[in-house]
Amino acid sequence: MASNRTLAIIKPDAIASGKAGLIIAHLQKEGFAVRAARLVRLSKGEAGAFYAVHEGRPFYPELVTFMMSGPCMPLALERADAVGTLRTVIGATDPAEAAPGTVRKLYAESKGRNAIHASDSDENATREIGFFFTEGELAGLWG
Ligand code: IDP
Ligand code: MG
Repeated sequence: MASNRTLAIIKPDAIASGKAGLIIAHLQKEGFAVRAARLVRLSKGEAGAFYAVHEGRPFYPELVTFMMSGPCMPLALERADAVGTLRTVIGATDPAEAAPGTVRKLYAESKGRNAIHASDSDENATREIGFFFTEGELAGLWG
């Protein structure tokens, strides 16, 4: 059965342009509950480690520099089929190719500065939620 949790990050471009509130409202309208949230400024080491799976790709240095360029907002989200649903709701990586009404079509600037991250598997959702939030925090906030 698909897990009910995933991680989103509202990326520095969308925080800087004041879109965080609109994006959170969009996610809530799609049935996601925000279980934990934080405003963070990633170090180079943290941004590099979070995206380690992309190390060696041509866009990796630009991605790390962008993700540490300003505050971003990780969100631990919950709903049925969380990972698959969130990928659909955010749209394609490049906003030019994203479906109408998706977060990236509405709010992203470019393929690199694309407003939001979403986990791509249940396994990565667990790892990525754990990157920002402890299980104790997640439980304690709602317990
Ligand atoms: P995803 O965020 O849709 O899962 P990935 O392929 O996992 O896309 O890439 C991670 C992030 O790296 C993207 O969201 C985007 O910010 C950046 N990125 C990916 N491909 C490119 C590219 O070709 N040019 C610039 N940035 C890219
Ligand atoms: Mg990805």
